Amino acid sequence: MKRRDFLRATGGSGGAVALGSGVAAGQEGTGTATGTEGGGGGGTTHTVDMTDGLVFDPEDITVAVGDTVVWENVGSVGHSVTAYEEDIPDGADYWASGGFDNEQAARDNYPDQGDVPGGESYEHTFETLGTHEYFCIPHEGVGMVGTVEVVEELEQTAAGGGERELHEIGAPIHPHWVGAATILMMFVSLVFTFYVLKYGESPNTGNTGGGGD
Ligand SMILES: [Cu+2]
Repeated sequence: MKRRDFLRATGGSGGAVALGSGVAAGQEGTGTATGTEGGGGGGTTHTVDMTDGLVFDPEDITVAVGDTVVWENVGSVGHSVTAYEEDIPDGADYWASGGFDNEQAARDNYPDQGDVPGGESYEHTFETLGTHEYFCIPHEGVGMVGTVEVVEELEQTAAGGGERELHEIGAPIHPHWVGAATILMMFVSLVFTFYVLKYGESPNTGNTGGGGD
């Protein structure tokens, strides 16, 4: 509610477009929608679904430092969210559903510990820059793996030009162009109005007055 009011107050069409893209992105995944407005301050929450199709959706997600990812089991089959110990950035704390501090312990204790049944979720807040690779213990063999890429700021990544990031942040780029076009149109209108007011009242000037020489 407050956010919409703010957008409306911020300015006519630009605000409306930003709101529209937020809604559209929200259908694909919380990550993109929140990334649009969240800025680089961290603390944003992103959602990854775990489905009965035995996938993480989205499989790859980019977040800012300090952001939280929530894995929601939206199906009925149990999954785990288990980091590859060798494939997380140096200095990052090991993370896995069940709270294990190493990958082997997570594997050894599943499913007694670390299982995320249907309707439940696991979340982790990412404080270390870099790519974190993870998997689901029972479905690793059928390719249920994913990555969380932690960057300093989501918008910097878009400008930096990684192909994957450009796809993910495709929607927020649009409002920039729409905003630029809006400003250009306003400027053109002002110039047009200026000329109409200044020269429009004396038709002789435009039609015959200039033909002197
Ligand atoms: Cu699974």
